[in-house]
Amino acid sequence: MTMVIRGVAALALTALLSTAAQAQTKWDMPTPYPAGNFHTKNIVTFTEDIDKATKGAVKITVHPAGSLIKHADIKRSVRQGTAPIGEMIISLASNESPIYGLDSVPFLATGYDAARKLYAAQKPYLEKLLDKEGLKLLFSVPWPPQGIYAKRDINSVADLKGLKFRTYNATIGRIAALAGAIPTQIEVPDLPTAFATGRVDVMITSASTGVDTKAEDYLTHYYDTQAWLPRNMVFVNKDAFAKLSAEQQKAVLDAAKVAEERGWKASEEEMSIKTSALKAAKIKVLPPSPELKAGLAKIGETITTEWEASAGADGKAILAAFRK
Ligand code: PCA
Repeated sequence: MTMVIRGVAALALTALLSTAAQAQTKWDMPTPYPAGNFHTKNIVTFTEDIDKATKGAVKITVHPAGSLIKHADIKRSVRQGTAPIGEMIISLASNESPIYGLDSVPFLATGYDAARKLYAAQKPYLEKLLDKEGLKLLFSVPWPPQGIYAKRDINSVADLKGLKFRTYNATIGRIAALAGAIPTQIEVPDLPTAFATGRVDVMITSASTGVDTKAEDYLTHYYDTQAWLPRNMVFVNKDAFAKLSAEQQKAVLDAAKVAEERGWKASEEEMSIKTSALKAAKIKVLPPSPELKAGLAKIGETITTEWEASAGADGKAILAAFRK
């Protein structure tokens, strides 16, 4: 009798375990940028890779352009588990910790090699910070370098004075303030309306976002200042991740590693493709004048000093590792 009961119990357990193994995990993934943007496309490929590697057991649905959750709420939602996984631009959280703002310090790292080095120096601190929030970093990819869009000549920082300056993080707010401009935080999906209705006059962003938002409809000049390469990150709720089987976790991490490499490569290609696209759309693509360059460099120095002061010992260690 005992043998029979044991046998039945064992069978029931086996059935239960195999159901658990076959159970499908379905994740909704909020992202802030348009479906056609290279970051979003890279993320969609990342989810397809996971789907394949887990034989359909982990399905992630990407909801681009802030359609499921607005950019400003994505981190909180993933922390709370409302969404298990998400994407954001890291520097959107720079008001929470200077570590989140490092890649948007102007003129600290202006090319892809320097940006890679900066990421390597920042990564352990970024991971630690996210871990404290119950989050796990999966991968991080830069935008192409940031340049200034305007509807008239901007030959010096003084020419920015009094203009309504679109920002996407607190550091750009600081740049605007130092230039005597008026900062206004606006997300990419809202940019065309903001320009059309005169809420903003100028912005600093990539060639990529200029093309995505049809900058030619309301702007005429692009100054290729190569001021910094802000990075997005894809991150997951640690509890949600822990619920995956060991093989599924490995599939996610492997796909993340591949996505990071693919994304960095795509970003670099994007820089030249989209700069050409701006020219084709009749935007004047110009190098910054020496005066504008010098003025922006000075703002960059001020912000670097302020960043160092606010980031304390960790900040010093990161910058030392970066400058080594
Ligand atoms: N595009 C995004 C972030 C940086 C970029 O190049 C934006 O303008 O908000």
